[in-house]
Amino acid sequence: MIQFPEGFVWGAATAAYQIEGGARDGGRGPSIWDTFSRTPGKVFAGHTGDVACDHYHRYADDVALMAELGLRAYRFSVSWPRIRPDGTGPANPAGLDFYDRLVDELRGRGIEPIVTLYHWDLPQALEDRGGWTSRETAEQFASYAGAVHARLGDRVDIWTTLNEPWCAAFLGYASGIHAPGRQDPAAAFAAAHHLMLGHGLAAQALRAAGARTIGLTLNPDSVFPADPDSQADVAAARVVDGVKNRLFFDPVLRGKYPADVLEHVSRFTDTAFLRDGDEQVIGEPIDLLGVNYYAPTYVRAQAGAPGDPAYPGTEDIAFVPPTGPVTAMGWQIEPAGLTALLERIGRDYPGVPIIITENGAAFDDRPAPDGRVADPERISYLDGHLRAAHAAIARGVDLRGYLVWSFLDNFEWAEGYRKRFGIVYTDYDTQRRTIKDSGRWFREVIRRNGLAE
Ligand code: IFM
Repeated sequence: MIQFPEGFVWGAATAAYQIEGGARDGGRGPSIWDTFSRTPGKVFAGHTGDVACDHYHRYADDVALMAELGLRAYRFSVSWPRIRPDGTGPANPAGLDFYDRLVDELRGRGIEPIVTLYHWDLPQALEDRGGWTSRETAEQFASYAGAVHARLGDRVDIWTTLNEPWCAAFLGYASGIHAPGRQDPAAAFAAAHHLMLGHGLAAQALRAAGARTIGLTLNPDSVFPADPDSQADVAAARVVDGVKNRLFFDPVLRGKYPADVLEHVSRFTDTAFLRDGDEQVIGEPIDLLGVNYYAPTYVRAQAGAPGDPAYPGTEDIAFVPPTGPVTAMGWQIEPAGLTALLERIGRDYPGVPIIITENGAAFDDRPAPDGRVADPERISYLDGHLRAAHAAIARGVDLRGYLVWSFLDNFEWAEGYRKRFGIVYTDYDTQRRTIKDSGRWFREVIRRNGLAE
């Protein structure tokens, strides 16, 4: 047996806009994803999160399904526009009521709720005032965090402020493939800073209110030079590592932006958004670091390469296309990248326990005529990554848990519903759920707290 430590947290994750639906129920206001998904050409086939998995109405059955899967923890996000339909002002009681019921249902089934406060669904009203490029959004985020904690804090112990701020900043404001769809590198760097400031201010507010475990979820890249013996490739990897990883890790876990990254940022903006004392706020100690990992990144120095607009300043760097097996997203399957990433975090940013808040894979699942959903590729992906996580633990990394992405198939952002990540299959016509083979396999992993050798 490959045995995980006692008390290892096993669970699954989702996010509000991706599963809830009920877009106009309970006084919910519009978010940037409502606007973006209605903008022609932005989301596959014009899909929106209006109905999604209808979890807003089916949450009790969904929690029963989680219990059937043996999940010990469930990570979900709170929809800011449900709580504050206009982004600011008094909390909307009906919005809080929904999460109140959800948390009670989870607790009633012995499932630990892990709350994420921001998983990309910014109230549209705040975007209209500048969104994350504006300092006000960071301040409003902390205030909203306090309102959610005031209602759920007596039953929720684990709080994560943001999910993947890199995506919110750089896919949202630089490449524009996510909401709000802006394409302005200077705006993206301002957004990244205000997201991190929002994290720090929210962490302070949660701490002051008595929250027990406060964390942040990042999606760092395991960045490798295509040729480790090439100085130029190593330098290219360092640039990408700066924008994707150190821009976030360093202020949170070392209390300071790295000098080389600030210099890189200054190619695009005068960084007037960075004020005295901000780094101290962002560096507010956290209790848990959430890591989302899917695939490694390989880069090579290449004169004339256009770079990737989601990583501003990567001209003359080529992002090497995947080699070997890929998922339905076209993402390279390389579990060793997870071990390397976890070891790197443990080495460069010691002292903070880590939880894998997302790991999983999309495949083109189809139910057989008897209704069974066989997904051997997903089982193999999860098995490989769990072994990789275990290898990191064996090498001394303080890894406390693993949450699969995702509990059920859902709205995969710009890809709409065509990419399926769930260990539970969603039939979007009937809203019927079917546990996939991977779900049954995962239940066994949880039961044994490990994998067969
Ligand atoms: O679906 C997303 C999730 O919202 C954030 N992390 C990556 C997942 C797969 O793309």
